[in-house]
Amino acid sequence: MSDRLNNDNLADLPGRVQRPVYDRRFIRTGIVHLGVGAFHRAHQAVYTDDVLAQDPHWGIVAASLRSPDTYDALQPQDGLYTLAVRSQAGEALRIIGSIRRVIVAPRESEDLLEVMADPQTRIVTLTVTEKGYCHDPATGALNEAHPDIVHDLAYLRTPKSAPGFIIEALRRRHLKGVPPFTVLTCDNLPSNGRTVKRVLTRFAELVDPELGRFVADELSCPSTMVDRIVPATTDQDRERIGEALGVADAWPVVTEPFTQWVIEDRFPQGRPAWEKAGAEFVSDVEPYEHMKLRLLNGSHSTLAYLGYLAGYETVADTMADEAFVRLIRGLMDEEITPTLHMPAGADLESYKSALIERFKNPALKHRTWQIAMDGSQKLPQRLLGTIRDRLRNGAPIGRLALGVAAWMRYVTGLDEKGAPIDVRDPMAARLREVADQAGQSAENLARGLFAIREIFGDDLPGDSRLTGAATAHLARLYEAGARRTVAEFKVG
Ligand code: CS2
Repeated sequence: MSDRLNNDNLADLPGRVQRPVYDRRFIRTGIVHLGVGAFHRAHQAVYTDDVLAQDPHWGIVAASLRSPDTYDALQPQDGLYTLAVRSQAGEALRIIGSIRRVIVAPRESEDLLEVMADPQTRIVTLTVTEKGYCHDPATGALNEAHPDIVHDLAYLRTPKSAPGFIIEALRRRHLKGVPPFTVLTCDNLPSNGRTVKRVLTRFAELVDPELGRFVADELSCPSTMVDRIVPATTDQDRERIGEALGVADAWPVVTEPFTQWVIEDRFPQGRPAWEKAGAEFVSDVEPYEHMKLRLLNGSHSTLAYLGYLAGYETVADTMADEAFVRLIRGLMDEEITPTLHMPAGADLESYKSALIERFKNPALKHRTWQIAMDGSQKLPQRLLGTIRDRLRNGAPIGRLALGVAAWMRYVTGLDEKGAPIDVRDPMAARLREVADQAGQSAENLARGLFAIREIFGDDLPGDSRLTGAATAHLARLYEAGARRTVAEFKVG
């Protein structure tokens, strides 16, 4: 099998493979996406693919801000790729056609800026992960000392960061009298629209006060809640999918049947009718976002650190251990749910039961190591916000503190057998330094890590209800290991 999936062989694919029902030649660009990873391709690009048949104005130009990997895979395929939806019932294959072009930003920054500044571009969507916003995770403010921000402020025309590209494109639009595009962040940040607006406004002010006012007054950044579990694609996936298609796909994406997108409806330049593809438009996303970040991502991170330490490779492997299921269900029911304020009619019981089943999906090989990445950027919105709410009400935080302790144990960089852990985190060097200084002392390690204000803020390090509980859990993790700690876990 040497042929690659492309426009010419689309019609010859086996009948069971779903493919675009529109003619790709008539699609126009309306959206620029920054951060063309697997998540974008299994989520927003699919909703957009669904609406293109009725409205051809919303084709996507997608950019990688770092590596050329996705370009190398998709460009020879005319931007086409396979979406493989996997469950215990089997695998459904569908070819997605909404990405018209892939740009590698570091080598084609001018091309990317031109497309972004084009009046036809009406929405810029983003999935650049938590760290891509170059902000301080504890406060949500732009980190003005971030090397990429320092660079971008000095070289406006050749930016590196997502904020740098957006502001330079908006500066060009402003100069030409073109209204701003809508910025739609699809990352798991708290109040993600408000956070991105704060970061962008500050960046623009630093460039020029007039640009700062333009961004503050005219830029719309609706908040979104995005949800779909998309593990990294493996070579096995490539092989299996290539065989089923009869042509090679260099980078298919593999996901679960579940998908959800809740969006605030503030698009001054118009938008696709994504509701026809199942997106929900609401006036306030925050309750949904809290629900998802706290119940799904908070549990996910807890499972990732504890599961990795316990020697489990995937989330499904971890969830095959009943003690972990008990812990996570208790975490959700007793410690997270009381902090949520859902609109009438929201059914949290079904949501949580579905989550447990999604985590158990054995057809998805979602590695605990993958979710464990970038904990310094994830902890605040996944666990620490919930902990703050609980402490304010004097409520117990036993399981939440165990999640924090497991992160602390994980970032020491040595597993329970003394083997190295590949800790990926923008703060990895600093975390490692704290761990090296602490030796094997749970108390020193906890004290050193809690002192990192960018993660824990000014309040949590001084609250002995959290520091005491996390230190005790950490000592237990050192002594008994993660598997026993979870098996013998009792609410204290
Ligand atoms: C995961 C998320 O990698 C992670 O940190 O928790 O990517 C998670 O799979 C998605 O948010 C699900 O919507």
